[in-house]
Amino acid sequence: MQGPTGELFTEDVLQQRPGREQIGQESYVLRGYALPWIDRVLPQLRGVLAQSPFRQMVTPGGFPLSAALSSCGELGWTTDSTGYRYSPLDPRSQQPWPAMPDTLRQLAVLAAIEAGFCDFSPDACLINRYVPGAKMSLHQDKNECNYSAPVVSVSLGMPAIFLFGGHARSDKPQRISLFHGDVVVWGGVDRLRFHGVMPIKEGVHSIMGPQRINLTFRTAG
Ligand code: MD3
Ligand code: FE
Repeated sequence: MQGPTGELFTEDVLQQRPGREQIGQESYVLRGYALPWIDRVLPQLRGVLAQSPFRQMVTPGGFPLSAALSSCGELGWTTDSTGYRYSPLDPRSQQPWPAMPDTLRQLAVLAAIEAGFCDFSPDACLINRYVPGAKMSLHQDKNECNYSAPVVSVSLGMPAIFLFGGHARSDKPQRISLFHGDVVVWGGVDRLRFHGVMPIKEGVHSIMGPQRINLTFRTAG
């Protein structure tokens, strides 16, 4: 298409993708990307949580995580006094984690494509629940076998300030506000950057109530 001065601008518009914010060399926030999916996502999430409810987990150092956790998919992330790991069994029930519902998988795969990762095949979906005051300290995600796969996260409920650091713990993190329905994709050179979540503020979300739920899709095995 020709602009008023005759320039070709269609490709620029497509490249910039309204609602797609680049936050790192290979990382993007897709604002509101999950909103059209919410009515299908929430019932699936409810089904998963009926089978594997949120629970408080303890770090190997003996400290409880302030976010409560669950998982679905072939592998779930767990921590206890013996260490951090991915496991095919929910330690609470000693049964396999609930299957990853199709809609959740499709949402993650399509979001990854939007960010340029065209062969994402997640086998793990970690579900973090933050109530007001809960946070996640700066850390790296190093328990996965394949760092070439991206990580896709879906934010639901109360807003959060995401901390996006560098490759050293001491690098000053960027602060990125994440809202209900935002999806973030991290990959490539950004995959091992330090990151965390500031304490969630008091409040109530109109759909989710007084909590933030974050879904994190990964290829862990
Ligand atoms: C950035 N969860 O579960 S999104 C985690 O909002 C975790 O619940 C946060 O950090 C949350 O480990 C942040 C997920 C995330 C995962 C991996 C990343 C963000 C990342 C790897 C590199 C950079
Ligand atoms: Fe993390």
